Amino acid sequence: MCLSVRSARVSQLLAITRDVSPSIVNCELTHLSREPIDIDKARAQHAHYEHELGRLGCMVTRLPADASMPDSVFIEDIAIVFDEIAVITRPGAASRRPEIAAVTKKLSQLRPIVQIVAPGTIDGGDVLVVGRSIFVGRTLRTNDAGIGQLRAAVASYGYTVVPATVRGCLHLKSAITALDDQMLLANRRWIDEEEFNRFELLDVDEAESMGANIVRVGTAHLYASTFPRTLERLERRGYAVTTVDVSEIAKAEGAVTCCSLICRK
Ligand code: CIR
Repeated sequence: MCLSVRSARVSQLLAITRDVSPSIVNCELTHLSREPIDIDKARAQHAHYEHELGRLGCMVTRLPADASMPDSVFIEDIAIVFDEIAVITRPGAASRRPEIAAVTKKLSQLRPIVQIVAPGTIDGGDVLVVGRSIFVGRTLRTNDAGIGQLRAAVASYGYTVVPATVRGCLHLKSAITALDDQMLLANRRWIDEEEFNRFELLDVDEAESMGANIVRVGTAHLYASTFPRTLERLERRGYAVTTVDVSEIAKAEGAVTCCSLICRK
């Protein structure tokens, strides 16, 4: 299925999304307890998320998914898309590997493809790209072999790959994401702040530990509406943030960056 949500502006960005699987209730969970998920509500939230990406200037293409891939909506974990190439990951959870084929097929229409292979594992949620620096969380999902393969894939394009410490959460981007090339939104308890000392860190509110995940869409930002105190901090710093309710999707341990692959067309 291809949604063509276009903003009034000329669309420079492509956002690839993926269906909420009918089996999302069987998703992987690491730090959360299983709660019932209302699939219709999750799908409505996802459609609204796509709509807002469209309004912010993305052309949105949604890939189909079925019951064999409970976590399909979290497409970010399956690839890292650069201007030059797309790296297809080998997700750390074996249950997520059936997601690879369709994402590879789509991205091979857009970029040369490099594939992470065994014994390497990477989840895209562990990969934070800021300019030519790529921070990669060492987690249950991402290992040193995967990080080494990513480094080899991008070295000739001038990117530097830096392993990063993550504790207490699933992915690096649960703990820290970029607002722009100078400022990162962070939950310092889940990272080693020294590793990011050339950036300014904007802290999430103490009561909003999951609030460090924000999507950069060109110069705009898309953020979950469940973190009002951190939102206030963002607005005080001059960031114009669009919010979406992804509360149902969050029960599957995902956040806003996880639900799209955003790249230049
Ligand atoms: C998983 O555990 O793989 C999914 N239930 C959640 C993945 C969220 N993805 C992300 O943070 N990039």
